[in-house]
Amino acid sequence: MPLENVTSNSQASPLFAVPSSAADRERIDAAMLEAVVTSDAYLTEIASHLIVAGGKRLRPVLSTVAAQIHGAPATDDVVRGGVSCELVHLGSLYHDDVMDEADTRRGVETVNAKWGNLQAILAGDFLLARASGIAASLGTDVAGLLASTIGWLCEGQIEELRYTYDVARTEESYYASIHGKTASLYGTAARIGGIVGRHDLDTIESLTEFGNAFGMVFQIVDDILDATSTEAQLGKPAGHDLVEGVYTLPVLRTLALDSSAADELRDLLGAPLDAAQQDKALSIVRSNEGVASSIETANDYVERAVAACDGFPDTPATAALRSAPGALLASVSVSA
Ligand code: GRG
Repeated sequence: MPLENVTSNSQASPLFAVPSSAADRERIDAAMLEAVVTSDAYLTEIASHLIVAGGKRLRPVLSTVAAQIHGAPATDDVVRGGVSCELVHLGSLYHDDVMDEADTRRGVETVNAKWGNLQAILAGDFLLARASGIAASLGTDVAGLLASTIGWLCEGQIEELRYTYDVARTEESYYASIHGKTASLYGTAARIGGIVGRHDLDTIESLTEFGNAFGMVFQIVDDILDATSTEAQLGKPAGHDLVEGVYTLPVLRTLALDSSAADELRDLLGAPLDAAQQDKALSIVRSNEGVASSIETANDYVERAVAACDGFPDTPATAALRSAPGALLASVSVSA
């Protein structure tokens, strides 16, 4: 089914909503700001720049909801555990914006644009240091897990870099990359909620599986929207991945079609695109089956995430976990 219009539905309700969501979000924001305070006011300002600018805080939100599946509130240590994940996410954004030479993020100037690349790299390192300190205060399991996760992010990112502008990039490479760069941090956020929330080992494993599957949905949705939305809908330039030579699932699925559209796309890709070539490439991706087939794959991960919740007790937190992956995928609204 060719899709004429696949866009982001910005009206979607917040993900992982539980009765304590507003209060938990305040606790998360306060702990984030506290985590980056240092005796050097200049470094504190740079390190808190994107925290003040906003962001969804999905990773610590997931940790707090994962900890609450038996009905008990999330402790301050659970909040801090989630914050350690968000600081890793933030540090990776600082570094990513340097690599991409990005100018804006969360509606404000990036750290590299405002202060320079050297400051952005050092402040990103500082965020990782603060994340590691918090994780260490929560025990060796959490510290080791966070260290491994930082490594997985780097592995995922280098896998992506290795295949830029490569039209022969495999789906295996795509899955390995998005698992490392995005899904693993969601898996870790959910796992930390389980560990610090003192759940049993089976529950901790299921929460990890949930987080990993949710993270795969998250990145596939992000990649679909990058290919199908307009700049106005995204609030940032559309088609960024194609411009950077990052061939994501909708593009790989279009290239795999046995059709003249696939051949036409292959002829265009493989090198940086001018504006007309970019429009043409995006229009081929948008008008063929690659997008619908990527949505089907995202739906497989939605089902995996929901199935991971099978043994959880019937509480508002479990209901929030079960509904979030589908709600996220539904934010890609399709009109033929
Ligand atoms: C320094 C830890 C570290 C890693 C180095 C740069 C890098 C390797 C990894 C970057 C990986 C990356 C940018 C993944 C994309 C993740 C993603 C989809 C970010 C958007 O997340 P949202 O939507 O953003 O949660 P907000 O602004 O809401 O937090």
